[in-house]
Amino acid sequence: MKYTIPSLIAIPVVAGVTYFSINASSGEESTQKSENTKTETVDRVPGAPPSNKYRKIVLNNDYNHTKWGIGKTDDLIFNFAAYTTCFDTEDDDNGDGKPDFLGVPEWVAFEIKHFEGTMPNYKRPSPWMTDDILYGKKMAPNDDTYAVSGTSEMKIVNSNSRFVRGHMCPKNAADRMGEDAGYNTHTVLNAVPQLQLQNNGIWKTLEQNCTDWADKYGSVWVISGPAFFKKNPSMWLGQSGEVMSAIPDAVYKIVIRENPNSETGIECIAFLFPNIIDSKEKVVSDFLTSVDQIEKVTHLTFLTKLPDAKKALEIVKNEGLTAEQKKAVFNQW
Ligand SMILES: [Ca+2]
Ligand SMILES: [Ca+2]
Ligand SMILES: [Ca+2]
Repeated sequence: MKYTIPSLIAIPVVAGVTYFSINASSGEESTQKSENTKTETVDRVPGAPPSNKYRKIVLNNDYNHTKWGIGKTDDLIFNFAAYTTCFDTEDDDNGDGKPDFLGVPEWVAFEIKHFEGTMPNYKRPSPWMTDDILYGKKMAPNDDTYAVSGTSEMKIVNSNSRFVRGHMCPKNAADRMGEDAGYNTHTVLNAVPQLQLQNNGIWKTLEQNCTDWADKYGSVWVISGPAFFKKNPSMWLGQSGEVMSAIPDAVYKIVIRENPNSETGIECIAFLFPNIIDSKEKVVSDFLTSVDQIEKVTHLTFLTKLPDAKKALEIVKNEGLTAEQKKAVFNQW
């Protein structure tokens, strides 16, 4: 592993994935702009980001966010109560022999469980948090990068077409684990630049579908992240002097549930939304695809904990369907 951070201790856990244990520090609170932002010193857990702005991270062993496996990565894993995120590092993603930083997570994985009762309306923290060490190394943005919400060329875009912080693990799913778990979704470690019309449109609809499916089936596992169709990102978010975030060409979600009656023991449904779709696009099932297609555009591998034969069967499901067939698959969930 070529990547080292002072004050972090690398602990290999599984092949290809490195977890970081962070030395606990109890620094003074920084001055906050917003009264909504409550800061407190947190006890660090392995893989937690260094910043005293996060609420306390308490991992719950009843959740296994990466249960179905995600393939080898050289990027950085961070564990939060409600999700696990894998943030891009200096690994050479475009293959030019030089380190590159995308400023976004490669994937975010989270289990959502059934929830009974009425969800309290927890406040949304502002500004969003970052990882202070990665930010200092210009590897992760902070909230400033997203503040203007235009690209470096477009500067300010005040319409629905602006790019915003797109939650990969949504706050409303994390809120099911408590206020602190939801609070801690507001970090750039859990965000990619996403068009506002999509973030507040079809993406939000799918997020709601996911919590509904968790209620229906007891648990669902979701993997969400950016896809880049070319070796180098087409556009970047951020202004001069800021750490840039690559604007994905598309964002994906893979949803998995257990099904003892299925040949593979699970059911998967996968979606890929181009990051340019029009606000009139409202039918989530139109963007249904296969896990295999998402593997091809992300260069990641999923369902790695399944035996090879079952994985092979599962990832090609739902390929080449018509819009009507996609709708039928979606409606079966
Ligand atoms: Ca990477
Ligand atoms: Ca990289
Ligand atoms: Ca490179």
